Amino acid sequence: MASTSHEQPTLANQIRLYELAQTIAHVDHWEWCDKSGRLTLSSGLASLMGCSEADRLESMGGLMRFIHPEDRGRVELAVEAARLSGQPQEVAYKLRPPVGKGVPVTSTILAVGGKESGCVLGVIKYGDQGGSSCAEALGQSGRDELTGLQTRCSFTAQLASALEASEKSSHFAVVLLNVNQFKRINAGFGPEVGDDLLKGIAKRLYRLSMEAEIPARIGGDEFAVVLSGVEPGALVERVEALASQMREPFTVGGRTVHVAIRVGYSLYPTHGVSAGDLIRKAEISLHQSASDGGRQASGYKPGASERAQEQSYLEAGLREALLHQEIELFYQPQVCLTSGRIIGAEALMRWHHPELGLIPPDKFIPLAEESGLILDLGEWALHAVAKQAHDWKRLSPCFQRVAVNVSGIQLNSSNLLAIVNRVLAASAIDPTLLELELTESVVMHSSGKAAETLAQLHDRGISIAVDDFGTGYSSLAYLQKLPINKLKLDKSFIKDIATNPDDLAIARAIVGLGKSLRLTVMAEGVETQGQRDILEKEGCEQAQGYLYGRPMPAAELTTLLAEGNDLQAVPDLSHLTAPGRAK
Ligand code: G
Ligand code: G
Ligand code: MN
Repeated sequence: MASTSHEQPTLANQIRLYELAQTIAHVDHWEWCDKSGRLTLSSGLASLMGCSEADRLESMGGLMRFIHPEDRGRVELAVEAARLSGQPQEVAYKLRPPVGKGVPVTSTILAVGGKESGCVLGVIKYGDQGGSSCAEALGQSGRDELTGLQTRCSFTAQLASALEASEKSSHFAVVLLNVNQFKRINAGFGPEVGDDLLKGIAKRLYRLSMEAEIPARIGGDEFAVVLSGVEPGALVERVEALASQMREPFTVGGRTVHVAIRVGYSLYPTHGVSAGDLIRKAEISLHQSASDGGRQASGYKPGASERAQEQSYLEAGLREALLHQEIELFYQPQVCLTSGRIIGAEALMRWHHPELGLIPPDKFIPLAEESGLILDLGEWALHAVAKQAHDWKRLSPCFQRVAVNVSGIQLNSSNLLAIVNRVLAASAIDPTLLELELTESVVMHSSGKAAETLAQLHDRGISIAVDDFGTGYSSLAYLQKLPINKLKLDKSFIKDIATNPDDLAIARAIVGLGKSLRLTVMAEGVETQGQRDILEKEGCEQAQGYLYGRPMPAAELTTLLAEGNDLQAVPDLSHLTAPGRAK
């Protein structure tokens, strides 16, 4: 590491360490649930402790195994206090990894999921008082498991040391590489192919650089390397050369694949002098290169596009959002078209951003997909939805299920089935109360393995709905073979159904298709009584849309269900009844 712990901290040194810590922003967590007897560790913490991410343990004592004996009493007290008061508790203690010395951490402990759940979350920050870096805390190697390259934190730390040790006249380029549309590759071909591609990229990057250039994998599909030189012009040429070599096709699973790799970079000392600043600026230039079509390596441009900055800002916040309970599920009622009864609800995420207010999912779900955070968000949503479904079923017997949107990344993540099983076990609900919505394109492009996962979920009794149906290109032969229960007719066909004969024809065809394949058809985006009447005439069974209710907080839907669950009378009686609660 750059400085020894005996050194007197100078202001410059402290600022540098502070920046380093911020860049690394390394936060881990554990979660303990009394009810399920399950201890979950974040992946970083699990690797530090040398155990799997989800260890099943009999008692709270299991958690204590990871904590230094001297500190156990204090942690136990903090857990109790968090539960009783509902207030987050700060506590400093030492983790006890199986090898090496204790790792000092400070931790915020909070009770989550209400009193009954008995769940507590410990958010961990490393080395606040000891000054150990995350690389040290995470083990000696600082190597990424999949590729053998340096990890993000060891990259940051080594870059900082390199800058500190460098001559006044040196120039460096911090180069970041990102696989365009990696999530599509992962979703389309499965995670094994994705992994192979990442390994191929790592190998090439390693071959093209020297160890001192710190080739690293700093994110799911993001790589970094530091080039050095004596003259900025020559350095930029080296970046260009590296970029063009990285864009040569790869061989993955015996096939030749062309992958678009975006390249962004920042220059030392032109764009910044600290590791954190240089990485951040290279990151911004990477986002800029995406909007240029990614054909050229792009250097950091001062006054970077607002959008790119906003995206990085949002993405950083999203990591914390779940821990700070900023994500909420809204629920939109779904009704039986003829009776107007609420028979279900679709869960839709909202993010209460501490500074920006309410952020809709189309702004943050794509970011969550790119960063892989969708897996955590998705799992959390499944747990919340299961609990909600249980409560609403008890409240209203004709209530059938709660639907939750599932991203292609989740479907292809190889553990969706395990997660759903865990959710079912923890909530003890009837699996038929749960519906998973996948968009048409995800379902149609699913790999054999993903289709198998769907079949297993379906066999468990979970309902599978195809979202935005009609917007993709479904193979009918394939559709017939898939384990699905429902087609959700996309709202684009409903909007002008009364005036556009093409839209009506498509709606009619899809309702017919549903009948012959014995699938329920639900119309989305129903806003007017006119649209509703046409859909009923066409034989569409179910509907969702502003006519019946906007996405609303769970408590509001609970009130609707408790009030008698009848959103709308049959059409020819509607003028006789008081205006519905439809809005
Ligand atoms: O609620 P509405 O505006 O804004 O939703 C926008 C999009 O975000 C929809 O396409 C919906 O499928 C998606 N979305 C909302 N909540 C979730 C969620 O929990 N998981 C996933 N994967 N997508 C969601
Ligand atoms: O893509 P998905 O079907 O998961 O997302 C549903 C989206 O449709 C959400 O953004 C939700 O807010 C929106 N939505 C729901 N009902 C209506 C409606 O009646 N009209 C319009 N325009 N949008 C709707
Ligand atoms: Mn949906």
